[in-house]
Amino acid sequence: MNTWQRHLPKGLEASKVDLLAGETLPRIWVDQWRQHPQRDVIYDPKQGWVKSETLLTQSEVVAKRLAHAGVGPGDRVLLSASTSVELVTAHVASLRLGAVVIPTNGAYRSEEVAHVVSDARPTAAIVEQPEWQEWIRATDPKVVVTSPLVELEEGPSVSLDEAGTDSPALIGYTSGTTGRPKGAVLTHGNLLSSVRGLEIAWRWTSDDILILALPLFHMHGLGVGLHGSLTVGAQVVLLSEFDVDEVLNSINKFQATMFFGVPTMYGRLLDSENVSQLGQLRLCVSGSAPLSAEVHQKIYDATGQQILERYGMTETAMLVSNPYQGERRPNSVGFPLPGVEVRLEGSPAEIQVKGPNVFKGYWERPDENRASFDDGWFCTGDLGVVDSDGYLSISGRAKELIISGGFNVYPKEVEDVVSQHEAVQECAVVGVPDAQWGEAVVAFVVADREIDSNELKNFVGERLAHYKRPQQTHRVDSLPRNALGKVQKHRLIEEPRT
Ligand code: MLC
Ligand code: AMP
Repeated sequence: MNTWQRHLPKGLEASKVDLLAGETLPRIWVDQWRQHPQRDVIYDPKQGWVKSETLLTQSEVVAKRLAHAGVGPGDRVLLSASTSVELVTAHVASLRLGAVVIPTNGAYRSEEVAHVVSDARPTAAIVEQPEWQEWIRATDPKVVVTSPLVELEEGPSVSLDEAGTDSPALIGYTSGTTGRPKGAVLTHGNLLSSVRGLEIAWRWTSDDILILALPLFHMHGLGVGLHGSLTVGAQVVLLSEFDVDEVLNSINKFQATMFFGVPTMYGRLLDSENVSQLGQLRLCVSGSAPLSAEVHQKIYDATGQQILERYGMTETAMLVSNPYQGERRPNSVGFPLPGVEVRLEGSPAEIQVKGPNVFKGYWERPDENRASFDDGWFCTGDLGVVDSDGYLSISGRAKELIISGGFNVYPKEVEDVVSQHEAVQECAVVGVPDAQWGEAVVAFVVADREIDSNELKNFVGERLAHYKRPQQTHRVDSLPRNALGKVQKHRLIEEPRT
C-alpha cells in the first residue's frame, strides 16, 4: 500500500476498491433513482425538493429532445446557466445520451464564447443569456441553441446510458501559455474514479446533505459537489449564488452535513456573526486556491471546525486531500486520494500525477498534449514539497496562472486584450497577494498617456469575464526584461511604486 494513503479506513485501501465500479456516472445515478423513486435528491432554490423519479423522467424527456435536434453520442453540448435543477437535468440528459458536456462560465463575453464554439464545434448549446444565443449563432449558425428548459420538439425513444468508461463525458476549458483556452477532455471513467476516491476519503454517504453554493460550471461545484452527491445517493441543496447568510441559514434549515467552498468564501463567512453555524457540519472542504493558515485557524477558533483542504485541477479532477481522520494541516493539501499517484520531479519540484482520474489530453491539441505529459505522468505546473510525515504542500507554480477568488486567470489572455488598447504599447499582467481574492489581477502598461485603472478595467471587462479585469493599472516607462528579452514579472511585483 502506498504510505501516502494510510489515512483510509481499514478494508478500503485503494488496492481493494474498484474505483470504476458502475462504469459511468449516469448509469449509477439512474440505477439509484430507479431504486428510490420517492427520494428527495436536489433542493432547487425556486422549486424546492426534486425527487429521483422527476430527475429520471425529465432527463429522459430532455435527452429525447436533444436527440431529435441531432445530438448523438460524442457530440458536444455547450451548457451555461446559473444554478438550477433545469441546468442539472440538461447536464444529466446530455451525459445519458453519450454527448460531451462543455460547462461554460456565464461571465464569458462574446469573444470568449466564440472561441469555445469555434474550437469545440458543439452540436447544441443550452444557454441562459439571450445575447449568448446571438454570439453562438454568429460564430456557427449550425449550432442548435436553446434555453435551459430545452424547449425543443420531442422525438421518439432513444438509447440512453450506453456510454462506456472510456467515452468522453466533459470538456473543461482552461487556458495556458498560449492565452487561448484549450479543452481538457475528461472521460466518464475520469470523473467516476475521482468521485469514488472522495467517497472513500471523506466517508461520503447517502446520509449526507451538501450545501452547494459553488457555480456548476467548474470542477469544484460540478465534478465534486454535484457528481459526488448524486453518485453516493446523498442530498444536495443548490443555492443560486454564494450569499453568506443564505449558506449559514441553510445549514440549520436543511440539517446539512457538508459545505464545500473556495478560500474567498471562508474569508467572507468569517465576517458573519453567525459563522459558528459551520460547527454543526461534519465536514467543511476548501479547494481551488490556497487556504491561508490564518483563515484555517480563525474558522477553527470561531466554529470548532477544522477545514479540510484538498487539491485538484480541471484536467485531473481531485488529486490530494487532507485526511478525514487525522491531522488536517494548514498550508498543506495532504495525501494522494485513492488511485492517484503523485511524484515530484525536477528542481524546483513539479507535482506530476497519474491515475484513472487523469485526463488523456486536450481537445485537438497534439503539441500541447506532448508537452503536458512526461512518460505518462501529467505535469500539473504546480510546485510541491512533501514533509517528513508525507503531507504535500503546494509551494508555488511553474505555470503562469493567477487564481482570483477560485477563478483562474491566465495573464497572457489578459495581456492580449490590454495590448489592443489604443494607448498601450506593451503590457504585463501579474497576480499580487490580495486579502479578499487570494490574488488580484494587476496590469503594468507602457502607454502613450496616463491610463486610469477604471478605464482599463472597463476596456477589458467588455472583452473578457469580469474576474479577469485588472483591479489596478500601473503605468511604467518600460518593462524589466532579461538578456533574452523576456519580461521579468517578479521585478514588477517587487519594485516599489508610487
Ligand atoms: C466576483 N468578482 C470577482 C470575483 N468574483 N473579482 C475577482 N475574482 C473573482 N473570483 C467581482 C465582481 O465582478 C464584482 O466586481 C465584485 O467582485 C463583487 O461581486 P460579488 O457579487 O461580491 O461576487 P460574488 O458573486 O459573491 O463572487 C465571489 C465568489 C465567486 C467567491 C462567490 O468568485 C465564486 O463563485 N468563486 C468560486 C470559483 C470556483 O468555483 N472555482 C472552482 C474552479 S475548479 P464589481 O467591479 O462589479 O464590483 C478548480 C479545481 C479545483 O479550481 O481544485 O477545485
Ligand atoms: P483549474 O484549472 O481551475 O482546475 O485550477 C487548478 C489549479 O488550482 C491547480 O493547478 C492549482 O494551481 C490550484 N489549486 C487547486 N486547489 C488548490 C489548493 N488547495 N491549494 C493551492 N492551489 C490549488
